Amino acid sequence: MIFLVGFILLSIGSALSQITVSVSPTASHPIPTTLWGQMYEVNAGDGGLYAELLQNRAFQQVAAGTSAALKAWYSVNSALLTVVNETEPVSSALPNALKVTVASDATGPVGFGNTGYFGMKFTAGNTYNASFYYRFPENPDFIGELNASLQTSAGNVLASTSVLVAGNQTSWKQVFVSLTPDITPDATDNVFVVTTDGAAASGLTINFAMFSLFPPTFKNRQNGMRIDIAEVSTLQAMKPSFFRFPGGNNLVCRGQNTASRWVWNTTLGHLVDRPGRSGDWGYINTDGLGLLEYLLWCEDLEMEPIMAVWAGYGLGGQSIAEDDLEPYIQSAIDQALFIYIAAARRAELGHPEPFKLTYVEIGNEVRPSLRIGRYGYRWNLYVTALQVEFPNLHFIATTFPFNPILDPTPTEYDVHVYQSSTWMSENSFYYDGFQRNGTKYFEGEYATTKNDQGVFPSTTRSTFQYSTVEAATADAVFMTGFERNADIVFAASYAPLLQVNASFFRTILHPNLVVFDAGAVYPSVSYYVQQLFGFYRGDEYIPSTLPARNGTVFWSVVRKTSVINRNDNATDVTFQLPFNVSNTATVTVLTGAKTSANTPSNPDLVLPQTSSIFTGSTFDYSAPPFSVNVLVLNID
Ligand SMILES: *C1O[C@H](CO)[C@@H](O)[C@H](O)[C@H]1NC(C)=O
Ligand SMILES: *[C@@H]1O[C@H](CO)[C@@H](O)[C@H](O)[C@H]1NC(C)=O
Ligand SMILES: *[C@@H]1O[C@H](CO)[C@@H](O)[C@H](O)[C@H]1NC(C)=O
Ligand SMILES: *[C@@H]1O[C@H](CO)[C@@H](O)[C@H](O)[C@H]1NC(C)=O
Ligand SMILES: *[C@@H]1O[C@H](CO)[C@@H](O)[C@H](O)[C@H]1NC(C)=O
Ligand SMILES: *[C@@H]1O[C@H](CO)[C@@H](O)[C@H](O)[C@H]1NC(C)=O
Ligand SMILES: *[C@@H]1O[C@H](CO)[C@@H](O)[C@H](O)[C@H]1NC(C)=O
Ligand SMILES: *[C@@H]1O[C@H](CO)[C@@H](O)[C@H](O)[C@H]1NC(C)=O
Ligand SMILES: *[C@@H]1O[C@H](CO)[C@@H](O)[C@H](O)[C@H]1NC(C)=O
Ligand SMILES: *[C@@H]1O[C@H](CO)[C@@H](O)[C@H](O)[C@H]1NC(C)=O
Repeated sequence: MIFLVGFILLSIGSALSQITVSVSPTASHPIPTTLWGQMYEVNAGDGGLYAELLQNRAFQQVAAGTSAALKAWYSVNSALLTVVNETEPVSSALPNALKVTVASDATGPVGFGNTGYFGMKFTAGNTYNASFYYRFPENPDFIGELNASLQTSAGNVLASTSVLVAGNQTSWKQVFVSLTPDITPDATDNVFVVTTDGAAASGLTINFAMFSLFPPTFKNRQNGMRIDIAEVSTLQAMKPSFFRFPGGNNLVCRGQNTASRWVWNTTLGHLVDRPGRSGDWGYINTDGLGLLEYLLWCEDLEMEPIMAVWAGYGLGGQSIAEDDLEPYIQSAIDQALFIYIAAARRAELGHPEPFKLTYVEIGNEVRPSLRIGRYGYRWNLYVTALQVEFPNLHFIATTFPFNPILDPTPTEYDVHVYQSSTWMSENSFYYDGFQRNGTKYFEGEYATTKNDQGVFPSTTRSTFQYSTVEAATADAVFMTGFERNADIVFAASYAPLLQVNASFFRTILHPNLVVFDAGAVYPSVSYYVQQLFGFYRGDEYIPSTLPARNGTVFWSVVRKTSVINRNDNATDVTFQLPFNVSNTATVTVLTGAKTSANTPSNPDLVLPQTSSIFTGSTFDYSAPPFSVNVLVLNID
């Protein structure tokens, strides 16, 4: 069955004269299947989408001997803890280990705990897989137990298990245990603890490396994603069609040296073989969520990867000279080869089949305000070399179109915009004036971030912490422009996608689409706009009376072949349809007070509500102030 979808939006709650929307009998252009997707940013993985519960699990990228190296770890019963540069590291990628010394007069359980990123949620009946490596560097005459447990912050043991260890274990040995709590504590300030009997182990030194603690994951993938962030009610429910990764700011090392860039092949394989890196937003990335995990995530959500490659420049102004780019270009070629050609390496990692790859983005967000060297020669050298190897790939330029002029002429541009609600609603027609000459556009990052006339980059001070109804309706106005121009706009993703609700992570940009903490996720009002557009995505765009460019009511009409429910409501906008429709239709309305936001303390303040309306070839609909309305009409 064919149905029609109209988006109507009142961005200002003022009184309106009657608006008449006449709908064309024929579609003007198909809507690309890639239109609505997701953009991964650097604050989304560790402690977020990536389900690992322990923070600083492998002492990656920390300076041995410092107290900072012990971040998230604490001593239990006076054990002496130090992070050391191991003489026999567990792997070449992980030089550091946790050295634990038990005092000579110790009694009772002695050891250490980890507090997680911002707490840990434990649920009765779930199995938590824990693992770690240990060794006794001094070969003591000892046989005893290591006890691994999940505990509340007050020390109530929720689950525990013990393993027998012998002091002659002088080389690294990995231990796997599973822990299943039988109660769910109310709080999330829980901990993971490892102890040994102090009296038996008095005076001993034990070294530990590469810990891990995983809850059940999305689709039960090992090393996988956090279910409540990934699942039906959040990211999956957006029905995203693409995933842009590995994150804008993972592609522009912030004032750091080139060595700290994201390097695809150091994010593969066993976790002990991943060195991690000092991230661009001021915290350490484990790289546990690496290239393969991104690709599997794409498969799990049926998203197409839009993969970016590092193009030799950083936000701090660092830039690789033209003559020195060759090895980095080779690395980009190898990255693409890995994804769909180098079967042997993929097979080794459990995925012999090639992954889908159509789009490769060269770098990230080249803005004139940033002194990041010349993009022109990078674009030329990267694209020329990649095209030889991969004639079917599309390469996306990240400069503002069309400055500077690039050679070869880009067929795709990634355009970013973080703007005020006024700017967004005035720019619904942004793409209408663009030439139709074969160049396509990817709105790879956009968000309404403030209600005044701000210009990006804006200070975060004046931007919304959580998107409001005003901001979300402005996003929707801008998005109707993508549908109308979907003949040249092939993809769009709100950014950033995820933000932890804790002071742990420095929040560089906000609002974010989904906020989360250790225990829950809080989809923003803007999230529901994305979900509505994603869920009701059309196959074809149907022209209709154009909204006023600086008006307050906007709409977009699309059609697709599918079956869905129906519904009804009343006036202000009169639709004139060139087809007969069934006499009831479904309307889903997202509305609220202009300043309302979904926050951790009031997460469900603004939710889409669905009801029925009576319809016909001509019908009236009254859209509430500040609302996004999806009308679903079945064509007879
Ligand atoms: C539209 O329907 C909603 C839900 O049934 C109702 O609350 C509202 O009053 C209706 N609006 C008008 C203008 O009738
Ligand atoms: C760690 O020790 C090794 C040799 O044992 C040395 O080469 C390396 O520089 C040390 N690393 C640090 C960060 O001190
Ligand atoms: C592990 O230690 C905790 C806390 O001391 C204790 O309650 C528990 O019984 C121990 N578990 C095992 C399996 O030894
Ligand atoms: C280590 O100690 C255990 C327990 O005493 C013993 O069974 C084992 O044979 C020893 N291993 C070696 C290599 O000596
Ligand atoms: C936990 O361990 C079990 C048993 O090895 C395994 O089947 C399961 O996939 C693991 N779960 C995760 C999330 O790694
Ligand atoms: C990654 O690739 C580079 C070549 O681009 C190579 O020198 C390096 O050894 C590789 N690293 C790993 C961990 O495979
Ligand atoms: C398309 O039009 C833009 C803007 O006029 C121009 O810069 C670009 O080079 C054109 N692309 C092609 C492929 O002609
Ligand atoms: C986290 O949520 C609490 C309410 O539960 C709120 O008071 C706090 O401001 C939030 N913090 C951030 C950074 O979002
Ligand atoms: C819309 O904006 C244009 C240019 O800014 C202005 O000339 C026009 O009067 C405005 N129209 C309305 C209805 O406000
Ligand atoms: C609507 O239905 C009527 C009665 O079946 C039919 O005569 C008319 O042609 C239809 N109109 C359209 C636009 O399909």
